[in-house]
Amino acid sequence: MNLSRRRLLAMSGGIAALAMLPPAIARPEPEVEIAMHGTARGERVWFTPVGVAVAPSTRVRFVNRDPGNSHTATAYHPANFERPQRVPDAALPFHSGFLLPGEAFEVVLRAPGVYDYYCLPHERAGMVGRIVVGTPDTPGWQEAAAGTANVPAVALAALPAVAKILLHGQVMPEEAA
Ligand SMILES: [Cu+2]
Repeated sequence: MNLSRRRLLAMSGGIAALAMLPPAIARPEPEVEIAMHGTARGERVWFTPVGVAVAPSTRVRFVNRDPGNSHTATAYHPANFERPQRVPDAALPFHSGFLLPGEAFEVVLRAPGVYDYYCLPHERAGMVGRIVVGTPDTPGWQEAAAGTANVPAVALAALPAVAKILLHGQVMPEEAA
C-alpha cells in the first residue's frame, strides 16, 4: 500500500473507502493484453498484437486464447534456454512456462527499451512478438538488440520495426511484414 492510499484510508475510514476507490487507484499500473492465437490444426500461430508500444511499468498480460494449443511467452535472454539477449539489460528475463488454453501470465515491464520474445514450441513457425517500453526519449532507453545468433530468419522477419510500433501504438500480425 502506498502512502497516498494509506492517507486516503485514514482520512475516510478503512474498507468502505477502499471499495469506493476507482480501479485506476486500486491497481496503478497501466495494462495491456497480448493474446496467443492459432488455427485449429496449428498450421498458423501468432501473438496479437505482434508489436505494441507501452509506457514504462505497464503490466503486460499474455492470454492463451487458442483453444487447441499450448503456448509460451519467453523473453530472448541467456537465462531462457541460452538464447541471445534481445531485451534491455535491466529487464526481467520473463518466461511464462506453458500456458494451456485460457491460462494467462503477467509481467510488469519497467526498463525502457525494446523487448523481443517468442513462443517456445512455435518460434520456428514465426510466433514471436515485440514490446516497446517508452520511447527513444525515455531516460535509460535501450535500442533493439543486435544479437541474433540461432534466431530463425522467420522469427526475425516477423518482428515489426520499432518505428512502426511507435507510430501506430500497436501492430497486428497481418500487417507486421
Ligand atoms: Cu505458440
